Amino acid sequence: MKEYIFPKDFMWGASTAAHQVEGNNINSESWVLEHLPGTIYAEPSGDAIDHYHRYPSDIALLAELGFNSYRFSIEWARIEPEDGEFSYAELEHYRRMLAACHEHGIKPVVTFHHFTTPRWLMRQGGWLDEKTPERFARYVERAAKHLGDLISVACTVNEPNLPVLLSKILPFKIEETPFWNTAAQAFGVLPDQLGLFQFVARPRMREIILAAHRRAFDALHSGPGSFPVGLTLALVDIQAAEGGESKAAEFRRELADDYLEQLRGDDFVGVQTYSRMLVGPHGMIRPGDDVEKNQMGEEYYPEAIGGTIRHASSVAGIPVIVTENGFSSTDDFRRLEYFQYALRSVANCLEDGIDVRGYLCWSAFDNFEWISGYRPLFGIIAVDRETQQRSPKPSAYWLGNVARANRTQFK
Ligand code: GCO
Repeated sequence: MKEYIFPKDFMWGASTAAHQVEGNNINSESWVLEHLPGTIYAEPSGDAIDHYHRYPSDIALLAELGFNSYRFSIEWARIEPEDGEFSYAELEHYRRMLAACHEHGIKPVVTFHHFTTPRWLMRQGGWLDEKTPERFARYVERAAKHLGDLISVACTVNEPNLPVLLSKILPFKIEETPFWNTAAQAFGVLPDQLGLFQFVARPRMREIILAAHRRAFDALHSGPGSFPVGLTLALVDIQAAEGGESKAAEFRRELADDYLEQLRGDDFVGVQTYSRMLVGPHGMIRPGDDVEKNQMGEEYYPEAIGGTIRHASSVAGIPVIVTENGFSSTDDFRRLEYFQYALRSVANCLEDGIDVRGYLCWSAFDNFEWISGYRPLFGIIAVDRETQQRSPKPSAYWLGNVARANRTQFK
């Protein structure tokens, strides 16, 4: 047995995203997509886990479990429900949420955009429209003015590289499905102008989102408050199988380096990892039937986080915060084991001198997993969606105890 003590002030927590937990996010584009005829969403988000109303006890529970940080997102579609129309009441809502964190000794890690976009913006082309960085900066500036003094860490946008990752994984192109045309019609735009953040893998969108990030970065640094600012990336540990070296290098460039190289000079990068990707000469090699997988079909491979931390840190040259890491499963003991091995990989990175500032798992609660609906269970806390009752799982107690002790033991 070896004991590892984490650095002083290491951030320990769990993450959520507004649309996945709040419920009734009716001014967002996702709400529209979930209700379209022929939708690709397994089910609508509905009340979600009603975190919008239950945040006081949810935050208290996270603190009680032992965590010192909580990552959540504020919802642009609530704060600016129509172009240029800001809701003071919703800003106050998020101010109360931030205050609740501080009352419980929790550092709020605030994401300004976690996939969902106001529906009014989609009618103007969403993340493919060149004016969107300006609109995003206006929203961020307004929100920061109201909330900045209570923010501990800010993430501008979440996973702008996800569509590129999906394009390698999915056996079909979302932009070529009938759903895509229905969605474009719903927002009154042509199919190639449907700028959906989660689904469009085009360099133009990457440039627009990174420009939005830059503008938001500057807005957040002009105060009020003084906190580190960065963005988060969906990173898989890309490993070359036999003969796959050049394809793996190509994937690393497209999925990671085209983004990481743009982040030099940021305060940190948020690393979000679930598994590895084996790449052969013709692309991704899917894990075989004999391989243990999570509910999303990805290999059980907790060491992936070490690989992505090392890669992100070497390319971007800035501190890393693990802003998401976890295992979707009905078997919580397997999740607990996943965290044990993942933390050993994080500790190895720290021992090698890599600047890792925190570990926030995905997710605090079982929640709405986008097109997959409520079936995949990522939470360390279970939620009964009839009664909305919360029940921490063994993994929540285990991770909370590690957090409280700021140390853990490995074999
Ligand atoms: C993402 C998101 C989360 C997901 C999680 C599990 O990173 O894709 O941040 O919204 O729920 O990754 O798939």
